[in-house]
Amino acid sequence: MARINGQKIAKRAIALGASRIGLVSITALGEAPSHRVQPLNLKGISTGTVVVLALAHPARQPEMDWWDNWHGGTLGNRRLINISLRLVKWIRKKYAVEASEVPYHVERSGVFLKDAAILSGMGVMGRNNLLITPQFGPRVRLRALLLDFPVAGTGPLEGFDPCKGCGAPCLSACPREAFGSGAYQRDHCQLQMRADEANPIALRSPVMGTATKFKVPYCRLCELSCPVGDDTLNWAYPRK
Ligand code: B12
Ligand code: SF4
Ligand code: SF4
Repeated sequence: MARINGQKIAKRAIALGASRIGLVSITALGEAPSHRVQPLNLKGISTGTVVVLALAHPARQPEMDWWDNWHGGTLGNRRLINISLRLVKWIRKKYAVEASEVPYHVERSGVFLKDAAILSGMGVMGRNNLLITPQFGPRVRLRALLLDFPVAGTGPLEGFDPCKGCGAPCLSACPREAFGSGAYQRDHCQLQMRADEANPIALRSPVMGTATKFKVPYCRLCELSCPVGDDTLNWAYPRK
């Protein structure tokens, strides 16, 4: 049986449609800032590797991030789920290594995905409280899978410090002043999320008599205003 390694997993994941991948050991992830506050709970698994998948969510394709009430929540998440299920199947079959999907929600045995991505070398934490990747800035969505097998980690990323010297348009773009105190304030951001839910996009069905579809475009201003990456908006993003 061939031996599994990070390059082989990356090659397959990219072929399946992922934009980036990174690997971090479960032990290292357990020491991440967020998991020090809320300990890792991977249903008894305490050794092995977490594979982090990122899918670019370009500013020119906002519909990838619109939430609906179907499986996965968004078009982008459905693509990520599909990639991760196919990758799990391939790893099990090709390498006879036990692999499984990590649930999205931390309280359902999930992981803090930004911490996992940063420790796997995918990028760094930005002043907007989001993972910033060199290629796509913060405009990625994440998902993880678990290997019950040790594979060498791919991080952290050295020499990438995008916030240094940046005028921080991400902070002033926030309609709720969630960064007013300097650090991200979740309760301010959540007020905006509730306002977005009250103001969904109605997509009229092309077929007469079938139901109108509603999608929620949650705020992304701190993400879309960041100039890092090869998919920035080429126009001034409207403020407030
Ligand atoms: C709950 C949740 C929310 C909540 C609460 C957010 C919060 N941060 O508290 C709400 C609904 C408000 C929200 C809002 C948003 N979210 Co959200 N959210 C999540 C979820 C499910 C869990 C995150 C969480 O609870 N974190 C706990 C809190 C305490 O963490 P924190 O505020 O980030 O602070 C920690 C880190 O900063 C870390 N840290 C700080 N410095 C450093 C340095 C290093 C080296 C490391 C390793 C860690 C680290 O330590 C802090 C303390 O624990 C994740 C998915 C997941 N499973 O991880 C997505 C996730 C974080 N969200 C995401 C996004 C995109 C958004 C929004 C843009 C909305 C949108 N349109 O999707 C906004 C952005 C707000 C912002 N600027 O942070 C993406 C982030 C992608 C990226 N590039 O980073 C994720 C990963 C989901 C995804 N589909 O990929 N979110
Ligand atoms: S806009 Fe500037 S300060 Fe904000 S996250 Fe992006 S690089 Fe960092
Ligand atoms: S998602 Fe919107 S409301 Fe939340 S912190 Fe970012 S800009 Fe502010």
